[in-house]
Amino acid sequence: MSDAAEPPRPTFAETLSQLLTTRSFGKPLHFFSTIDSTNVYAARLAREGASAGTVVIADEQTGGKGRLGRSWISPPGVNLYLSLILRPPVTTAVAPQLNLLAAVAVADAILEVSSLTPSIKWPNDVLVDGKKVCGILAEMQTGAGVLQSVVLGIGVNVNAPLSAFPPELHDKASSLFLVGGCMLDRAAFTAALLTHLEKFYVLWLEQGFLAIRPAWERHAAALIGRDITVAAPEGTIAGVVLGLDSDGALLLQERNDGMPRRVLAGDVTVIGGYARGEQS
Ligand code: BT5
Repeated sequence: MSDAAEPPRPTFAETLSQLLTTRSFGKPLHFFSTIDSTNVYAARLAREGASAGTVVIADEQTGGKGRLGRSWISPPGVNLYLSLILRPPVTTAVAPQLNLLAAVAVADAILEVSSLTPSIKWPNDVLVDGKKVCGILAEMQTGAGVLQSVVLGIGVNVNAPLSAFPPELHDKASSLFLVGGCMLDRAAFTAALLTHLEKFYVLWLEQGFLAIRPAWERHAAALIGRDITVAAPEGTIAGVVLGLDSDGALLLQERNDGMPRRVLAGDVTVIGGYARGEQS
């Protein structure tokens, strides 16, 4: 007997399209088996006039981008690499709040599809068990000084095995599969993520960042009260995390002088590790 009569299994993109109950996020959906970077492609679509809600997903990236010229390891067939085009009517100073909004949506999606407890590390990482499982890269397109669009890029290590990461990342990167011990359905995870993203985005447009802050602080509870250093553009800042300001800036009590301090950008290192005793 041949098994030629077996119907083909639906692809990731087909299953995702069936699962999506969002109003505009993921509509349309552009899916690639391999691409250099979903953010690069989405930025091109945005420049050509693609509507807000357009999503680009790839099964593999050959040039996945992190922040500040860093790269994002993007092995095929196991993870999520997604870029969402948005056109919020806000200034370029406000748009970076989308990084924080996306981190909350990723954390909620992880809670929905797994029994894991995600933690947000300001501004744009989601960790599980002290290791990074998600990175977020929001890139703005402007014209005549005005924000035209934002490409919100999200990479989530869903089912990656340890061998997918180079040895230098073994201490600080992980996947939902590696921590939880079971493979997750990537389409179901992606549908949950887009649903949470759309919900928080609408809330943000209607009520501003203050409406997102409680959920962010709940998911970042492990960071609040911790001793950290931030490699910020203006230099390294050390202090204790007090919380988030009303616009998404990180609030610290500075170690040197005990004064409150707002931090707008940078890379956080938690003294003693994020999950105590681990590297961050
Ligand atoms: C980020 O940058 O965390 C943003 C990553 C955004 C990736 C998405 S995937 C879809 C979309 N298309 C793109 O091309 N990019 C976006 P950053 O905070 O700079 O962190 C980068 C650092 O994280 C690297 O220098 C490594 O140390 C580490 N890293 C690289 N790949 C990783 C991975 N898969 N998992 C965990 N850590 C990783």
